[in-house]
Amino acid sequence: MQLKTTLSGLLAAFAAVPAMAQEGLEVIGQPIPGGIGFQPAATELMRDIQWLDGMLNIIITIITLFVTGLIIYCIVRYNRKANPTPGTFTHNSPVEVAWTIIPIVVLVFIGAFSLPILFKQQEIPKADITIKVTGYQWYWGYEYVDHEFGFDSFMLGKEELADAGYAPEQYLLATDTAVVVPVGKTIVMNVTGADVIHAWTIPAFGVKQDAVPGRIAQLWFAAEKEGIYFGQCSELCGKDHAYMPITVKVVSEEAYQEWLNGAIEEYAGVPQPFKVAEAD
Ligand SMILES: [Cu+2]
Repeated sequence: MQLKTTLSGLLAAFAAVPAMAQEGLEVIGQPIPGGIGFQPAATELMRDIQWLDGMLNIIITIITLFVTGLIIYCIVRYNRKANPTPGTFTHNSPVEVAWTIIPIVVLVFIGAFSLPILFKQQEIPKADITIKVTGYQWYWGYEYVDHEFGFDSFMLGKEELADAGYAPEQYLLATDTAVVVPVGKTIVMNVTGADVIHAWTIPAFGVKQDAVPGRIAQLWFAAEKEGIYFGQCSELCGKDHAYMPITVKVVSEEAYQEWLNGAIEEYAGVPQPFKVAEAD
């Protein structure tokens, strides 16, 4: 067993060149069978979103219980048998004022927490590393614009997963090359599309951005934990929409530098765009 693990590790290491960064990296951001909650938060943005979700769930639960209780009370108290002569009034000012004011207060309360979280996502900070991501039918292309190199990222087939160091359940998630970023650094992604609209996302980072042809949109994140994070194209973009996943590897600063040197050597100078999608 030990030998087998070592061997597959070695194989993975060879297959993953120049993305050597995979060694020892834990897969953190991936869907789990039967899961109904969020993926674990790996950025401040995602922690904010999860906190907001929890807070909204409390408010929603209270309102739902209150309304359900009112309905049940009315059914029991004011049905024809219990209340044979119904009231004939049509207005009740105090109640109407209350059901106008209270929802306003609730909405202002929610807005006071949700708007700052939205602005934090949308106000792009100064980047430590800028990466341009382009959606193609049906793969992603990445350009490390600070270092003038780029590469494309294709989904791994079922039979390619093991060689690349991935588990069978990471089919439809793992890609041949990955976006590699150092832990804790501010990454700004410039997102665009080459043909139709795609959308780039990593759920554990709390980011999602449409990739619109002819436009550049931005998103940012600073991942707090080393590991592998998966995402999938999130805008229906054609017949292979389900087959253009996203892999991000968050690594230590040293591992990033090592990967960067290898990647520059391997990819620099490749004219853009790197690959034209093969016609079917
Ligand atoms: Cu798509």
